[in-house]
Amino acid sequence: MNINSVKFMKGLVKDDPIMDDGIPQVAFIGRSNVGKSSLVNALTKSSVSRTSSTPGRTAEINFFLINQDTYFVDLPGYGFAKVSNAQRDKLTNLINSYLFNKVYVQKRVVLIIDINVGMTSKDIEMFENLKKANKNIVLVLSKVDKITQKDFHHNMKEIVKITCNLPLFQISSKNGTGMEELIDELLS
Ligand SMILES: Nc1nc2c(ncn2[C@@H]2O[C@H](COP(=O)(O)OP(=O)(O)OP(=O)(O)O)[C@@H](O)[C@H]2O)c(=O)[nH]1
Ligand SMILES: [Mg+2]
Repeated sequence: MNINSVKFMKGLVKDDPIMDDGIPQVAFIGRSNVGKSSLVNALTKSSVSRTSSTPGRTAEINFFLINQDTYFVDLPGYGFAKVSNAQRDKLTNLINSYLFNKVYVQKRVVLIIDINVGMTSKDIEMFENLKKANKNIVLVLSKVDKITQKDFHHNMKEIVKITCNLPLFQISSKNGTGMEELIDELLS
């Protein structure tokens, strides 16, 4: 499957109504700095989403229209310690109001884990909450380009213990690893 077009539609902040127009939504969630916005750019071969080496870059829920028939939804990250409590609460509320309000149904929720870090307690909490809410979870391991074989195997073992038999998509937005497989999964 190919992505032929991508268009930024809207950035939602607190209290903005969520886009809910019947077009299927694929949401990207994960720890701050895990590479959500970079993945949206890599999948779409574009630079529509702003990325940064400073965690906490995305502070909105950004909607991108893909191929005129699917939204990619780039969410703010969770778990970043160095923001104020007020800012953290604001982002947490924004994420939760989109992901866990029963009114909104996502076609897929892509939970991104940095393979270099493994699953943090916040990642495990998000994974459990998504399962409880019956979300269609796609697990992605990011930044595979910068891990040693030894750390890779060690971290994989720990992740598999938690995620059991769910498929794991290994990707690098930097060198393009895993993009075709993931596009096929997300757009099918
Ligand atoms: N080596 C490597 N670095 C990556 C990869 N993906 C993202 N990065 C880097 O990780 C940093 C964070 O990337 P973002 O895409 O902004 O992360 P994010 O998850 O959107 O972060 P927030 O919006 O703050 O939640 C940037 O410095 C990226 O260049 C990857 O596949 N490999
Ligand atoms: Mg981002």
